[in-house]
Amino acid sequence: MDDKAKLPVTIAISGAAGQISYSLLFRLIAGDLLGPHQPIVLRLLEVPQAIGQLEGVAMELEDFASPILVGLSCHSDPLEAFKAVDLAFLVGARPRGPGMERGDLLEVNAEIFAEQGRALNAVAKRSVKVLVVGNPVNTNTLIAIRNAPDLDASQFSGMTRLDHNRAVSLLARASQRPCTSVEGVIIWGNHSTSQYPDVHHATINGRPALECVGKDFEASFIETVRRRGAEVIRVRGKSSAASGAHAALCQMRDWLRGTPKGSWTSMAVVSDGSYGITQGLVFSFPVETHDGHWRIVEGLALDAASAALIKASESELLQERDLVRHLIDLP
Ligand code: NAX
Repeated sequence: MDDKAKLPVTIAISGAAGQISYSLLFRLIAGDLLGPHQPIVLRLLEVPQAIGQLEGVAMELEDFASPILVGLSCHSDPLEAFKAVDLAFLVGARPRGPGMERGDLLEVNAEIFAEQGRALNAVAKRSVKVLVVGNPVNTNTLIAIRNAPDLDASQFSGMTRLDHNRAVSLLARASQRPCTSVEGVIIWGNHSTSQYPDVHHATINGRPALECVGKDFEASFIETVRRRGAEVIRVRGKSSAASGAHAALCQMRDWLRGTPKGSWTSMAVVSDGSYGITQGLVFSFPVETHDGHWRIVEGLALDAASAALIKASESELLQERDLVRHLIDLP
């Protein structure tokens, strides 16, 4: 097909005036997701208080003179922002404020993602793909799914790709090999410190990763990946932004284009009961993608220690689910 004849892809981004979006948006208009010849329309969503700042971001997007950006609008109403969108990045979320308990954080974000789930259900394209980035990401994804009953749960995923990328990079650095030589890493569970970064199926240049980096590496590997986000905040003074935006692009790109044959990535998706994880919970699994669909990789052997770590993350997610039950138990 002639490039000029391509129909634009409409992409909504919530939290568009925030720091992750400040990287993500400019990567999108550079063609880093869909290529340099695919026209895109951006719909930017923010809370009313941030609309002024968002308009400044929109001015900068215009000033790129991107050849692929063919439409741009700013919104504070999700029903407008999500109208007929093909793709949605739900980045916007409320951060933990002073004196806020974990339950309060879950509650306030649950309401945001319930409203956005309902809006996607009402107005997005029936084929929309929704990537949830905002924390607490697994439970926010679950809430969005449960509030979008006319869309399929497989149209949603939560981002654990940043954890996955961190794990890949750590193994590459430990073995002094390029990141491209690392395969088979898995992030299981919640995007929190209960996640289980699993090195047991990983290979480096085709060799078992633990043979390359030594068995003693495992404990520090798990803790480093789990605590990397907090460590970035400690050192940089702000949370991960460009690496988060890059991970969002990686996850959406793999979802759309497929993972290479024989390899997988990690995505938080709705559980079908695989590996004994409660059905319906949004859990990070190893997934293969093909033709715009994901599939949980089945049949990987788990030793007792791995199974216990996976169960511990599941229990945390079950507790999170209980705290927001009133927003997901639809009639
Ligand atoms: P910022 O605080 O810089 O930006 C968030 C933006 O969201 C703000 O501009 C805010 O006004 C907006 N917002 C809040 N409520 C909204 C609503 N109801 N509708 C639309 N917009 C709304 O945060 P940033 O650093 O960009 O991070 C965004 C989210 O990503 C946070 O929840 C953060 O914790 C989460 N992260 C998730 C990661 C993951 O791996 N899943 C990693 C990176 C990041 O920490």
